[in-house]
Amino acid sequence: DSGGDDTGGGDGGGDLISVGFAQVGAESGWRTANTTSIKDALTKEEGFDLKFSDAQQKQENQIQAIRSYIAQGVDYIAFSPVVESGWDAVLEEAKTADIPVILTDRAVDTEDDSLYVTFIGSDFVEEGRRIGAYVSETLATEPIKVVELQGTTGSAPAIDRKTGFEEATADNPNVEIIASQTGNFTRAEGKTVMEGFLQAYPDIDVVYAHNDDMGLGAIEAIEAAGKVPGEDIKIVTIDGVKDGMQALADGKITYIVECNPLLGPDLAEIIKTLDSGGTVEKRIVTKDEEFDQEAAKAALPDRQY
Ligand code: GYE
Repeated sequence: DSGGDDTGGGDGGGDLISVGFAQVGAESGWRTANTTSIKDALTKEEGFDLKFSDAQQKQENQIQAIRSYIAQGVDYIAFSPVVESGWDAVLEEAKTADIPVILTDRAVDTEDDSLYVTFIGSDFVEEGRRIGAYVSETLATEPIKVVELQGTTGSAPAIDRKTGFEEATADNPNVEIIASQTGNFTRAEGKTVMEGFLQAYPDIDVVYAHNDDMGLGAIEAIEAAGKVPGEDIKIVTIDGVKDGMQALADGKITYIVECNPLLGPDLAEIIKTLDSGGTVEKRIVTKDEEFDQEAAKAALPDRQY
């Protein structure tokens, strides 16, 4: 059911697997890389008819997109839920329509795990723990004041990265989190929130940003305030997109825990497995690395995103 413009594959449009993908938005470099990875993997040549929507970080838009995929009778629905809660009703509708749902990147909070087939993505609590461990062991040999730029309120990565960081720093009395506010995973809001922090707290030592983009926004705010990022105030982030890795190589960011956005090939494989009657694990955790300045310099030339 691919419509009239089937140009590739030689299989004939009727054999394509139709997939509705409801993306969060285009809030960050991570998200852009994730979207590209999905579009590059779920091509006609590979046997897919991909319908893609961008929810502009609004849950109601995502629900609407999923409902329209159900109405179109797609073969599979995949989505990255903007927030964790509030999905049961629409996922019930997909289940009633016999359309398997695959969660990519972010989790939903539901009692009923029969509402999705599998969840593929990083372990965000672990990412927060790894950043927390670095801060605790390397930056907090003396008392430090930390401000936290949180991701989108209610989203799995914001909740989990906060939890993991707090867990890993809990037993070090030198680590004091003095303020924590959402910057919605964007550079612009990261900058604005950091401007407020700088005005309210003259003695910030470390910024923990839940993603690179907010950390990059914080760099702008810190520089505008006449301070030197990486020296006066250290910044640690999660993601490892090119701009973040460049700032790390330049010494403006101090440490990055990676979150791999290249989920497209795995998603394609999962769908093909399911489509040929196979089964997949309920939870597929992707691997993440971590980088200091030297590691970032070494990795940058071959970085794909
Ligand atoms: O870290 C952030 C993006 O859900 C893991 O969303 C993803 C996060 C990523 O906006 O940059």
